[in-house]
Amino acid sequence: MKAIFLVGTAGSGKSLLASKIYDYYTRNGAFVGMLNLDPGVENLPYTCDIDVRDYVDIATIMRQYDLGPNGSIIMANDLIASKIDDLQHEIDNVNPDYLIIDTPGQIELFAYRASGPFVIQNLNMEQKVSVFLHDGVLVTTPTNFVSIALLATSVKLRLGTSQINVLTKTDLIEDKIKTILKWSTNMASLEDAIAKESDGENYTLVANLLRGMNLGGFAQGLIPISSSTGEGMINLQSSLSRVLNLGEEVED
Ligand SMILES: Nc1nc2c(ncn2[C@@H]2O[C@H](COP(=O)(O)OP(=O)(O)OP(=O)(O)O)[C@@H](O)[C@H]2O)c(=O)[nH]1
Ligand SMILES: [Mg+2]
Repeated sequence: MKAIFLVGTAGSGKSLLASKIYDYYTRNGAFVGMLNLDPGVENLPYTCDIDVRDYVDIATIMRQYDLGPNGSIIMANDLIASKIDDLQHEIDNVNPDYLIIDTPGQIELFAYRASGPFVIQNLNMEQKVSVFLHDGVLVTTPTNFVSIALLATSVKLRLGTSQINVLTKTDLIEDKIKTILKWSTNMASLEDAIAKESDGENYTLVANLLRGMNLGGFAQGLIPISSSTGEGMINLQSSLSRVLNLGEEVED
């Protein structure tokens, strides 16, 4: 069993992409399981096989511990780790080829508190990969692009998995895609764009950070995708195959 974790900022398109990856693999004959790890979500665009909401309920936590909405969301995220044996048991019962894992919208709670990394590291899987979603509508300015790239790098550090970086919602940013993809592979073009946008102090900071990230291998580009039109799904699938199956494509 191979696990694909979808991570990214709130509203970046994780849940919708989870449903599209499900469709893609299923059409190609693979058996796919869906795990929802977001205790706060109300509606999902797919049917869960395993759902953390069966174990952690935000309304009950609010009542039981007399917490407000933020406190109960933090507590709910923290409690996920304590349910790992139940989750693993259900996952093993379903036993899919691929398990797609939709993570909570509050990425700072999932990635930076103990629970998210614990779950990722302790689920028993043959292979694990995370897909970080760079929200297309957020990364249209150089400064925002760098901010999200730094977040992606920091999340990779926290989660300790291989990471595939995708640019989402390309159907909404058609006139910007070329520029954003250039920033993602050509650090000099990004440095130039930052120089035009920011003051000297910020430029020096960003230029040095970018050089470090470049050395660390960030400049491998983003895979542009749209969950609305299906554009780029083949490229994402190839990239997932390279990481998970050592290059072997899913059988037709
Ligand atoms: N046009 C367009 N809209 C998209 C795309 N992907 C997601 N959306 C929309 O963006 C909104 C957020 O998508 P979700 O899939 O719920 O994002 P999420 O990251 O799961 O959100 P949270 O779990 O709340 O953090 C929804 O209204 C989606 O329909 C896309 O590729 N194109
Ligand atoms: Mg979601």
